[in-house]
Amino acid sequence: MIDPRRTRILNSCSDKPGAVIYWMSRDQRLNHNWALLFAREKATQKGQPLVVVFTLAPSFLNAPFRHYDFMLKGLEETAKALERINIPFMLLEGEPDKEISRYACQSEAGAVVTDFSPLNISRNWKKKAADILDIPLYEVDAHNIVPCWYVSDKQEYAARTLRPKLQARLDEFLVPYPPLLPGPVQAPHLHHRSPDWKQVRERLQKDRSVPPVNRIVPGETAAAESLENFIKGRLSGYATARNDPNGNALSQLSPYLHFGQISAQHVALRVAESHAPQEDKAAFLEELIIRRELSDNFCNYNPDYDRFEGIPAWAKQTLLLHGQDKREYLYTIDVFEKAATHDELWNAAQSELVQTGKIHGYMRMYWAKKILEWSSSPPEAFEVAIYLNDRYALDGRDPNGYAGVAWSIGGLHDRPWFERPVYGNIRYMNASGCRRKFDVDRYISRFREPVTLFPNA
Ligand code: FAD
Ligand code: FO1
Repeated sequence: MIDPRRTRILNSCSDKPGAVIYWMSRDQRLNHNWALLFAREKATQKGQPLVVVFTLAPSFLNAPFRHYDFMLKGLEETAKALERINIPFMLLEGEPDKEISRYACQSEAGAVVTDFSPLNISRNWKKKAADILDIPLYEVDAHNIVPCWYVSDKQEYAARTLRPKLQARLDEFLVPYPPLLPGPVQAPHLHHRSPDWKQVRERLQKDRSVPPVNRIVPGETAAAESLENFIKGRLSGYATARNDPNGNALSQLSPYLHFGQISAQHVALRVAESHAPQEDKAAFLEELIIRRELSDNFCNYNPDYDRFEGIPAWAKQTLLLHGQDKREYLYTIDVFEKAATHDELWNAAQSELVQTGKIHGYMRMYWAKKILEWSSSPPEAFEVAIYLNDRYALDGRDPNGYAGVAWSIGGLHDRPWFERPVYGNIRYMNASGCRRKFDVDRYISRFREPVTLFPNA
């Protein structure tokens, strides 16, 4: 039985006979997926077939080809794994709310189950679908260990206010998953046709000037391998090594977590049962559970999560008070994008982002804070940081990113520090601080080659 606190219904329709559809979006995986398990359970109860549907939107927050390539390869692997256990997978192309409603009607479905995302675009799709459907639209939080709407009913002030609420619930929710049983009854009338993945990829009119990154293999199998490699080789020592951008101490799991190709709950269970030192496990779980679920809390309760307006009042006030302070350097978005500032360290971080689709967690803070320092206004800095992060970071367009930018530029989940020009009371970072922490010259040399903004590939 799936914990009923993980599910909620988004309209007031009651179940009807007919197939159960799992409208997969955020949690793009077969394994360890509460939304899929709930849909399977409902299909069994109703003695009806189960079908998984993914609606490929014409665009998603301007994601370029890099992200669709990663996502589609992962989806293809999951689709084939589902079909191997008699659960058909359909890919519908077009406006998600329209396509899912049309398919539900065509296949005479009796219920639709979807997974949870706090992002406005996903909520808008579901709101429209909930209004059109005359069958229930259930939502299951398959992404957070403790369901986002359950752990807190408001925007939390900081990690320290959410942490006790999460920790109080972990023993109830951080539990092993039941097995996913093969598909129930078959139903030929589901108009099922497996996607022609090659055609889907060719049809994709995406901005190909941001090509795929080849440092990471997409899909559930590679994600699981990546987790085991991290646990075996890098979890020990994580607590101290994680702030060295030249090291390889991080799990590298964020793109898999963003696309839902691996379950954070499964990662947490595997890490908790490992034999790594307690302090390393605690440091990692603090990031994976507390910081990550704090980001979902922020986006869920603050619709302005991706805008300057969404930052705390004290931060807005101090930044605007210093809005006219002289900027020692002033850069526009294309100078930032080309990593052509005066600062080699910042340029190296931007080069790492463009070339590898990721900036090391420690450098990400410096990268964003310098955009604040060298932009003509804090709102503009916010837009530049979000644009560059979402365009190049493989784990971008994620609540963690919006919270990360709001933390760096807007003091979200942080506190006021001593006042200084431009930053006001926002926490300051500088290159000499980085030099004290790690080998800055080595980091710069690793990403020195100028950023070639890929000629239209
Ligand atoms: P690990 O250290 O191995 O952490 C494992 C997981 O814990 C991460 O995958 C992530 O899910 C979670 N986590 C770790 N650090 C944080 C954090 N600070 N906040 C929330 N969750 C965290 N993360 C993204 O997933 N997507 C983004 O677009 C993104 N943009 C960021 C922008 C800025 C300006 C900042 C300061 C941080 C951003 N982060 C983002 C958070 C963090 O930097 C990344 O999650 C982390 O570096 C991903 O690498 P990893 O999985 O190897 O990290
Ligand atoms: N979710 C969908 O349901 N359909 C899409 O076409 C889609 C495209 C997409 C592209 C880039 C990206 O980073 C995410 C994308 N997602 C899509 C959504 C994603 O899997 C999550 O649902 C959101 O990021 C919410 O967290």
